[in-house]
Amino acid sequence: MSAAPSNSSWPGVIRRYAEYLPVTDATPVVTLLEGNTPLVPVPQFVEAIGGKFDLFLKYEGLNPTCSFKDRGMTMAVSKAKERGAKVVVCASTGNTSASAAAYAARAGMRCVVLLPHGKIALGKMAQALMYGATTIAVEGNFDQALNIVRELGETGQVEVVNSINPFRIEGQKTAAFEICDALGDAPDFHFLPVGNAGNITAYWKGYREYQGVGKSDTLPRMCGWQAAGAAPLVDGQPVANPNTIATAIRIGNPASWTGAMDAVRESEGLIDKVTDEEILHAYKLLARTEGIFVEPACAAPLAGLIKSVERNLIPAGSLIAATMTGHGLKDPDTAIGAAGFQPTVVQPTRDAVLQVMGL
Ligand code: AN7
Repeated sequence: MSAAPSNSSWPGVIRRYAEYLPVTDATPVVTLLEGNTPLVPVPQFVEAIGGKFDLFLKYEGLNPTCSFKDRGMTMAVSKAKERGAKVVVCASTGNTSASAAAYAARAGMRCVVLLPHGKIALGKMAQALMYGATTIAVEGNFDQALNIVRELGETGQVEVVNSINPFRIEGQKTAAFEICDALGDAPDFHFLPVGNAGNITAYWKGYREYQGVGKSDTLPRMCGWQAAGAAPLVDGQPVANPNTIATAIRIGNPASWTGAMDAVRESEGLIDKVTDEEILHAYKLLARTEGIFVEPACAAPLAGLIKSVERNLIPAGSLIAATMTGHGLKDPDTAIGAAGFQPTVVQPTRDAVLQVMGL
């Protein structure tokens, strides 16, 4: 058998896509070799939902801190370092803080994260603490925490690394490049979860830029999905008290509101919402049909795909990409609660095990 393929030569998204990014030879690249994530075909999931199309999942949970945020954070922290910043700060529903904390550690910078108290998935909290970030639990929601961070940014003493930092969007657009590189062109549709709306903005920018330089011919229709209890873009107004089991996208007043609506309009896509019940169904179905475990927010576009099939919106033979933004292990509490069963406890004997097996 030949040697296992190695990706050890992958240099991270900045070095790989430097010509499309605002970096120079003087930029100190802070990288954990993020990017180059798999684009996994999921035909069994498609069959289970009665689809007649090809679906590929961009498995962003396999980034260094297990979410797509690392693409933007390598850029934001590298540029912060380039201009001599000493402290990075963000508000977060969990993944931005995990990523900021890791890249700040890598850069030798201080990191301060503001999290909505009690509404952070366990794995994300573990990451912020483990990477050594100053971790502040705000008795309020993400939107309130982000308002404080904006004010901190105005002092000029810290570098804000939320997606209001344009370098974040620049880094995140590289996922669209990777999808076009893998497929040979853009997909027909791109489905993704939408919270603060930075990622849908970044993908659309990436797809357009790649087409602009002739790396791809077509553009996808951008299809963004919010949770029903936190769907300001769908409802057309901010939500004061957003709520959803998908805590990653529990956001009531998205910073990239205009970017998201532009992406949807320009691409002739859509922005819509799914209930927590629909999210949990799609979350389990993906794990059980394909062996891919994502965090609940990722199931929003999958539930949206199920809705789109029911509504006959997807022409047969379409090529669809969907971003699975974060790993399932980020949120073990929701997984254990949603699984629908508990481990069976037995005496340490063969017979006891056979009995559970039904043999
Ligand atoms: C898994 O970490 O906003 O629409 O503070 O963690 O670009 O905000 C996370 C967002 C989707 C939504 N999926 O992306 C944060 C944060 C996962 C996420 C989103 C988030 P955007």
